[in-house]
Amino acid sequence: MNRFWSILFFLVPILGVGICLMSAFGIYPLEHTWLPADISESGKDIDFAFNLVMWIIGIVFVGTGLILAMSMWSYPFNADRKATYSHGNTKLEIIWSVIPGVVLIGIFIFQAVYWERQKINQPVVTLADGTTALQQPIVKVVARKFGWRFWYAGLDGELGTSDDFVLENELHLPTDEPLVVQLESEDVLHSFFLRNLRIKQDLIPGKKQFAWFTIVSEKIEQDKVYDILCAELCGWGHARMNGRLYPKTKSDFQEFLKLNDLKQNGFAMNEAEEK
Ligand SMILES: [Cu+2]
Repeated sequence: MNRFWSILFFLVPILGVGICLMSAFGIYPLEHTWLPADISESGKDIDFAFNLVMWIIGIVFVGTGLILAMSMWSYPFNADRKATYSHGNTKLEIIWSVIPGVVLIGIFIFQAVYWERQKINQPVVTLADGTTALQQPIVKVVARKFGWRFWYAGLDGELGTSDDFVLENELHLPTDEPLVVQLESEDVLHSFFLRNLRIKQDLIPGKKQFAWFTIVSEKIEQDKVYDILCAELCGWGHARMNGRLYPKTKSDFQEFLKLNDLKQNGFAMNEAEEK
């Protein structure tokens, strides 16, 4: 009975690691609990950084669990033994501060290039006169309690013009080209979460923000619709904030734009022409 607690405590890292491995390697019943399918160009870098951090944490988790269990195993309750109190060990404290510090700085340096690509370097386009400019957003995403409103730039590719159109909770985007989306919130904090594109961006009311990514056609399943979620608890209907992402080939996307252009501006004109 004396050593019962050491065994119980050691079960924690064993179970934790076991569950993680079952999930990562897709073992029943945890086969769909690891990262969702990656359909973006930069997804593999983000997943690599994620896995690297998981490994570091996993090793520390198992290590500390082992030390705890071994200490409990080696020193079970003994009524004749008196506890000793330690008032710190400077050398030890320096060691366990410096090692995590070095690891953290290492992770920071390692991922800085991904962060820069994902959050700082918005894609640029070369203009006719040879100068470059920030790529304009293809869609404006407006979050509100409780849904997503997508404003499409339309055929002219420019937001805020008369051919813009709006769809509720439906985001259609072309694949294999860099895309920029503009993000806004109408009311409270929301978070635009495209799991499959490894995009998560908080939306702050009153602030205009941007996210960019490339959907890789080779990575998507045909006719598959992907989830758009809100990752910020924003009120009672938060769980209902589900949008749908429809990746499309370039030509299908053009068709989609034309169809919506017709719906909005064209039918009246066409009817007039036919008469
Ligand atoms: Cu929300």
